[in-house]
Amino acid sequence: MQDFIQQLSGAIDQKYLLTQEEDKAPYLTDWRKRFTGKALAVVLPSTSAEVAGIIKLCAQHQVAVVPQGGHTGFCGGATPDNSGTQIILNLKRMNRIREVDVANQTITLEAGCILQAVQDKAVEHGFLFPLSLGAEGSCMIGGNLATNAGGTNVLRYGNTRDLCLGLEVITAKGEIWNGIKGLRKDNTGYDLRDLFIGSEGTLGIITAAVMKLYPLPISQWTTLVACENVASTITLLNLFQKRASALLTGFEMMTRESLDLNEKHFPQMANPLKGNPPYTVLIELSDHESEEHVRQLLEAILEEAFEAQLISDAVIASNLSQANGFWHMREHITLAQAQEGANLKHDITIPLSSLESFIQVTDALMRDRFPGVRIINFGHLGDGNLHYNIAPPLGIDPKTFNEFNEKQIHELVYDQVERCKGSISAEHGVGQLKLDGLRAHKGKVAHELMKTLKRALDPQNILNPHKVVSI
Ligand code: FAD
Ligand code: 2HG
Ligand code: ZN
Repeated sequence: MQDFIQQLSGAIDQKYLLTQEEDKAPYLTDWRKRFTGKALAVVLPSTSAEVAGIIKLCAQHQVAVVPQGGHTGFCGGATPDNSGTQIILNLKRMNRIREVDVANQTITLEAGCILQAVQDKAVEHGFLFPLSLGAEGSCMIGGNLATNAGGTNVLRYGNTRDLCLGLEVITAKGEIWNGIKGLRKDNTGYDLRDLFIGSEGTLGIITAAVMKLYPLPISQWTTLVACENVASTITLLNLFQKRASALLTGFEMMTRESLDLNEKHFPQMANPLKGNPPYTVLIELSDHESEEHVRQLLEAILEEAFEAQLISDAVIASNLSQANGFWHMREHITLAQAQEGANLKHDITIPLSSLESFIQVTDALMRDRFPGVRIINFGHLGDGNLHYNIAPPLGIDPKTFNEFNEKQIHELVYDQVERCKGSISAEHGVGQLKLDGLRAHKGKVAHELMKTLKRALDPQNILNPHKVVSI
């Protein structure tokens, strides 16, 4: 190992090779404080050539490398194991915007760009970069690509995969694959780009990307509405899809229990809807025509929804600050859960036609088998994506509760996901958290194919080993 470190110091400026415990510490624990590991070293390269040089050395010495962006992922993908033999390759210094191509409506950028900086750069040029999520102030585009992140605009613009046209990737041999092309059509054989997106650093290191930009909407209107049951929320979604079509850019659901918890920790974020109804839905419409056009459309749809008794109350944001307040309330549920203590996350997708059955059956089983647990259910309803999180009964230490019940609770939820033909990971990925879940629920043939790909692209198993699949 000393030999390896010695050679590494020839591949990168000494200042950016961290080997002292106090220097490595900030890179060892994830945002949730759910995973902590040890690392032989942390390296902070600033060019693709440097990353390639580091990976070549790792291949030569068979040293495992854990790629890392903002370390905001929920599945422990960017946290090393406890052996102290892996290195962390953090891409934060690779944060240059290489080009904004106005005619092609694309932005070419490096993996360490913070998501919010990319959104701001797009606005500077009169464009929208639609990827939007609660961690946007600290997550990085490389991490977004590696996890195929979703967020709140997927309904209209798709997930990170749908926003990406080209990639630059360092392979397990330390070669640079230059796939930096801004093409909307390219059928030259296997789609290598799509192989790396969502692979969570297990097949290659993403160093740069070409991403799509969209025209900025002229006007956005945001509303909160009250629904009595799941069935109404889905019929309401279908109504909005039919009447507003591509103007519908957000459709988020929050249960009463989620917003009660929010209010407990952030009293200023209480639900403005009277009595905090069983289901609160946040709806956003975005328009390229005029403010008047979208407002009238929103009011007309809400009227229809009232008449059909799909909703019992509605508040339309009267200005940008109130609209932002609605979104903050939605995004603070994760923070309220973090303040409350450890919880068990289930980031799942269910076909909308089975969502009601999923919630009814899973809620009943959960309350029956784990009396007193708090079901914090919210999410991107427009995508069929629930964050079906479980907090321990009040007064019970979360660590102790999770130690004894985690496995059974995950299994209960994942069995229902399978019954409903859903997925056990909608947008957060697999990492180390869902390694067993994936093995059990991906399907034997699919899981074997994934292992075959991993062996082919990383035969020495040095790229983020034991994340996503174990070979
Ligand atoms: P990291 O956590 O550093 O890494 C994630 C994975 O990608 C790891 O496996 C890592 O090894 C790999 N990786 C990182 N960079 C590279 C690279 N350059 N090349 C190859 N592999 C790499 N996620 C959503 O999808 N939707 C949400 O709405 C959402 N909301 C969130 C809200 C909060 C408050 C928080 C804390 C997180 C949220 N997340 C959400 C999860 C997280 O922000 C995303 O998964 C994000 O995409 C991770 O980016 P990151 O830069 O932090 O990646
Ligand atoms: C969100 O949609 C994030 O807010 C976080 O994906 C979900 O806290 C969670 O489980
Ligand atoms: Zn989410």
